[in-house]
Amino acid sequence: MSVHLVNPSDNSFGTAVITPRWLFVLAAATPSSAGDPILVDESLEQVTPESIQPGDIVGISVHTGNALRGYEVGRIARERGAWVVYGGIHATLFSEEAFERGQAHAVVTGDGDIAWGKAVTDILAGTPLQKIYDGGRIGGTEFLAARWDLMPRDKYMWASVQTIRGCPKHCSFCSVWRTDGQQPRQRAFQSVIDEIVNLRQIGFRFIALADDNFYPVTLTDLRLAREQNNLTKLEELTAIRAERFLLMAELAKLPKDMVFFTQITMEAGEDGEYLDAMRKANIKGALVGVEAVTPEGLKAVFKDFNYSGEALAKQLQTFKKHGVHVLGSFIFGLPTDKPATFDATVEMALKAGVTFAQFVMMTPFPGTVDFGRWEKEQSKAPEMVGDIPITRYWLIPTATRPKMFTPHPSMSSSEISQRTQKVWDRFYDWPSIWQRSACTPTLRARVAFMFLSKLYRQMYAGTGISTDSARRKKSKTWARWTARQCRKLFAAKPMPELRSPAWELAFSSANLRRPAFLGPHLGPKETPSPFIVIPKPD
Ligand code: B12
Ligand code: SF4
Repeated sequence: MSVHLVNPSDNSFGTAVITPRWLFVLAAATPSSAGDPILVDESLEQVTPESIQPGDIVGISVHTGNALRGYEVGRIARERGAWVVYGGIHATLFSEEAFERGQAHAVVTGDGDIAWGKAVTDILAGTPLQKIYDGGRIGGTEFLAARWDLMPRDKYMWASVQTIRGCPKHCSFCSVWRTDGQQPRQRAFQSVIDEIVNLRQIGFRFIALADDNFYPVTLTDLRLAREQNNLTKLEELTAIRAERFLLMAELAKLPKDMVFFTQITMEAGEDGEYLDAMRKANIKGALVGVEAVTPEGLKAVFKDFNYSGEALAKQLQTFKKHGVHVLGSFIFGLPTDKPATFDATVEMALKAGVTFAQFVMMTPFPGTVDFGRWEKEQSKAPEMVGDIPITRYWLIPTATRPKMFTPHPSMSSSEISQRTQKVWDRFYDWPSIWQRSACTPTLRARVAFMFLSKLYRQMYAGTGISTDSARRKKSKTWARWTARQCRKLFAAKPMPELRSPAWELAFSSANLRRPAFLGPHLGPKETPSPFIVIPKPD
């Protein structure tokens, strides 16, 4: 009997940019009695049905974008006599669908760190005892470290490590605050550092901090709690903020060649101390949800805490001044958008000096306020594509799936799509990339930057927003080749000698779940400085 974990994808590039973290976390959550799981990331290569045997357990993760392929994998596995278990954000929101469309035996909702182990144990004993294993929202100290020892090392450019889950904001297009909650759940910084040390040992120096919002407590939050004399709140917020600084202080002690990237709200631009700590921690870049460049646009997405106009450009430039590069994320297709919005947005992105940018089409993701509103609206006169209501768009085969779902008051979806495409082309034309690449320290880094910029643009063109299949095919071939070249640029020499600091006893307690494969901590005698590198005898 084997356990398989499958990350479904319709697009396989042979190389991927960022590791799908859930795969390696669930590997750690797999009971040892089941042996090491077989990990299949279909963004590299598709699953081989013959590898699945009767009685095997197949765990499949689905988010909305890959649900259709995920259900196909489930049906293949069930046909081959395997036990099929789904999890992930989409299975959490639409667990019934996994049974109806994906032939599930069971679904794990919420966090899988503990619940997956229960499901596997039950199946090993004969059969799943529950249809739904509700993993809920576990505490930060329960988050498992990933099994990086099971990762194919030559396939990914960046590894991903999560330091916090949940976000206190409530943007209308985002499901995170609803599924992961508005209460930030921080992982113990020691556990994060241990995992990063392990990754650097095996040759990863680029790491995405797969967090929803790396800046969970703003200066405004602290000021308000103080003004309201809410001491309990103030204490709680201060503790969260202090832990962030502790994490960054430890990250700063790691080898200097490490590069981190995270996701953060624009509010961090108000907090020079925080941005400086990020720079010192080698957090060289952050995805910032700019979304819209006008006040009306921001209001439409419940993101009034963002800036617009000149103040927006200034706020984003502040990040750069403090040494943190910005990947600006912009949404097109908001009801407030006009034809002029597209040019205004790309001009703003160029003016604000963002190092990378992504321009995504408005998509009502399940679990969001926008989705709820749209579903209610649609219930009056349901629109169908074939026999599928448009509000279940992820079930529509890719070839016939509309590019946009919510009608825009003044522009057609193809107009929005074409204008968006032009914005991508303008932001990622060679002269603009060349200009932006001046931020890199060496020629090698400059080359890497240029390749990565083009790759980023091509991967998007090949999957999400491109309009014709010829362009998609060409784009995929190009992306496959470029991805291989890029990976080499990101690879680092392994540092097997690197060690974590000797943490205090409290951290060594079982509930912090230091995984066995990381090996024991070195005692204080063996680690006179936080990070020692024992030179290898030649
Ligand atoms: C980091 C991240 C990214 C990164 C890295 C992606 C990658 N390769 O992993 C980048 C920036 C590339 C990215 C891109 C996108 N992302 Co993203 N991303 C995230 C983020 C912030 C964290 C994901 C993560 O690694 N978490 C850590 C792991 C350990 O947690 P987890 O995945 O939730 O898994 C746990 C449980 O869900 C469960 N579980 C998961 N799978 C399974 C499977 C089984 C069998 C079981 C039992 C349990 C289980 O157990 C795990 C451990 O507790 C999430 C937000 C979030 N909080 O989930 C958004 C999120 C997943 N992304 C989202 C979106 C929309 C996207 C994009 C479509 C954005 C865009 N417009 O382009 C793209 C799509 C990329 C793609 N093709 O997959 C949405 C998905 C919404 C939805 N309903 O599907 C989320 C939820 C954010 C949001 N704003 O709502 N993303
Ligand atoms: S978009 Fe970002 S800031 Fe808004 S709720 Fe989601 S994670 Fe939080």
